[in-house]
Amino acid sequence: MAQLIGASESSVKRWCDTGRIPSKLTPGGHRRIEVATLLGFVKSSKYELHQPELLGIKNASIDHSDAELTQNIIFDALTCGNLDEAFMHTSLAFVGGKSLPSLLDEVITPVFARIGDEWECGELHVYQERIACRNLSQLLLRLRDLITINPQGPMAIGGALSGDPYELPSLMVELMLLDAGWKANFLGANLPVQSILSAVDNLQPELIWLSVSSINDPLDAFAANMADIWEKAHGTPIVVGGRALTSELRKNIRASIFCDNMQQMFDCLATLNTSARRLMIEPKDN
Ligand code: B12
Repeated sequence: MAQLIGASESSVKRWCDTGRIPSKLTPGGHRRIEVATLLGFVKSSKYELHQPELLGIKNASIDHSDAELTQNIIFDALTCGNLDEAFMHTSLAFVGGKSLPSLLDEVITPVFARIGDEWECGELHVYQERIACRNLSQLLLRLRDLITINPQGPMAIGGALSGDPYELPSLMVELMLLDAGWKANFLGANLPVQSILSAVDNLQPELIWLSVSSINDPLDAFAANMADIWEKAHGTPIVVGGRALTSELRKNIRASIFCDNMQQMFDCLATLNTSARRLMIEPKDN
């Protein structure tokens, strides 16, 4: 770690011993630091990764601000089932300064658009798409180790309605909200509307999101479900996004905000009149 970030070995040992860097002592008495812990430390400190090649992954030194190059590497890693490599490159882009919304919208989402296109043309097997999806879910969970979670944050809940099996967009929303200080809870995809209504009653969220990637019901039935959620929310903001949200549908459903991507939702968060908004505008040390 000392070589990676250009600090002295004694400083790294001291940070371990004082708990600034979580570590475990091995039976041989060495301090063991998880890679995600190391990357999280770099993200939240003034340190930079000086020798990323020491992380032991292929192409560690590429320019991660180059979205296309990073996409190609993550595409190969995800479709081959190489979760560690996909995680490292995503983390290097994040630690290197890419914001989470832009990482999700401009790097990860285009990787999945390419997976869909190559599947459609028969260039990619269905099993490769399945492996990539499973690995991305795990990767998004692992990225939580790089962000600071606020256990007191205001509650946000969300998911996708019955007939919509798409989980990845909501996993992204959940991660982005956690990073923005919310206690976000992805309830699941394919959720009966009744279940969402119960979650609103039980969890009393300050924000609700719905991802709409696929609609099985007739549009008026879908709109009726959305109206039920709107009524139950009783003024709690509802953010809706997703590929199935045509302009025609937007005219017919009730929601507070429609978003096309993670960046738009992130930008909206600051305008919400909730305790999270106060969190975002108050100085950090208050
Ligand atoms: C993975 C995948 C699946 C998986 C999903 C697994 C899972 N656990 O999530 C499964 C296997 C279920 C699946 C099934 C099918 N799929 Co599919 N699938 C995909 C794929 C490759 C990726 C989807 C994805 O998650 N992308 C990542 C997300 C994050 O990207 P996104 O949806 O664009 O989301 C962005 C925005 O829309 C927005 N957003 C989305 N939701 C929300 C919510 C909020 C609140 C906000 C703020 C923003 C937001 O932000 C995101 C980031 O910018 C796409 C290809 C593609 N272009 O994406 C095909 C794709 C969508 N599938 C397709 C097809 C054809 C199917 C099937 C019909 C295949 C079949 N014959 O069975 C079924 C239909 C299932 C159904 N009931 O609808 C086609 C759709 C074609 C069309 N014109 O409708 C696509 C485009 C592939 C292709 N090129 O042909 N699929």
